[in-house]
Amino acid sequence: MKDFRLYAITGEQFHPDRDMLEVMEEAIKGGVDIIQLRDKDSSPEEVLSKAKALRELTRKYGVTFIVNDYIDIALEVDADGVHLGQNDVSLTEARRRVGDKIIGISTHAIEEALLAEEQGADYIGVGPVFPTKTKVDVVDPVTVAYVQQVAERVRIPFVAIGGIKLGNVDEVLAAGATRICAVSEIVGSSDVAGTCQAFLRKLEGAGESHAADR
Ligand code: 3NM
Repeated sequence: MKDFRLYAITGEQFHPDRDMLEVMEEAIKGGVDIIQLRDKDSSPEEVLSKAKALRELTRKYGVTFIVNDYIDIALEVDADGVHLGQNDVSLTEARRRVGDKIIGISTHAIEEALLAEEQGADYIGVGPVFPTKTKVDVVDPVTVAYVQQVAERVRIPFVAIGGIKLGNVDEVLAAGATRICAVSEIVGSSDVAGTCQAFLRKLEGAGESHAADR
């Protein structure tokens, strides 16, 4: 898959007065490389219609588009891939259905990360690093210790997620993350593009200091 640094996920509850497409377009203008449609509240028909609109938007800007949970919708709108949790269909079954599209898997422990890598995931999510209210059924925070473990032992791309804010991202980068995902901090911001640009400056700064260490 095309490499990425900043990954944004939809979270319409964080911008009740703003249109989702407008918010995501601002995130793209701010420099995000991937957009994921994550919607646990709408009907499949509504998710499909949002997926179609986001596919059109991301294609216009050349940004990677991932659909959470719904493999059939990802295929129907020709998304670049799907993101699945630990309790969704098996990776083998997902691979059979999506072919060479991207498959991302949420992981919360090193055993899950290594298994996802072995089974052919294209990338993994690593979290929740910090407490988050965005994902309701999630495990306790895994802390930056898990980020460090994954940085040391996993070779496929991984993206740190969960409670990541501009104010705490430095810790996550110091633990070895080179890709970051945030929901509420990005889509709930009054300056979505500015927040993305600020994350990217942090990511670039960390990349330079890693290079200087070598
Ligand atoms: N997945 P926020 S945490 C969608 O740990 C999601 O797998 C997580 O939202 C995981 O940036 C999370 O607002 C929510 O905390 C992240």
